[in-house]
Amino acid sequence: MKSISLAALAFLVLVLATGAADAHALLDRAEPRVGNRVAAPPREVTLWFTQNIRPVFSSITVTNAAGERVDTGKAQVRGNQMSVPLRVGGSGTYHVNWHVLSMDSHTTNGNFTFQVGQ
Ligand SMILES: [Cu+2]
Repeated sequence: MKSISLAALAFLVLVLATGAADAHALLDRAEPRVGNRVAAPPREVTLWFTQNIRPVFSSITVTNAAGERVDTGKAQVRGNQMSVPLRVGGSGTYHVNWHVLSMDSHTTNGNFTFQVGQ
């Protein structure tokens, strides 16, 4: 009996863990695209997530090749989409860091880069 209940418990834990992982807001795509090169400095960065996110605790920071913040700090959230306007920041590698709070109250974060210029 004990081994059966342990197996049932293990199965339940697996199901719960898998369900929770599915429910997190993960980065679906971005513009400029992750790892991509664009000719001119973009005027904004937009991220799309795998579920809707909450505006209050969600943010994006963007730094240019010199490590300077080029985002305005005023991210806009609509549904599963978050975007932030950028100041012109020259060419080179840009770093994007994002933090979001999804509707299921889980926080996730991540980062990626894109290239500007030749
Ligand atoms: Cu979640």
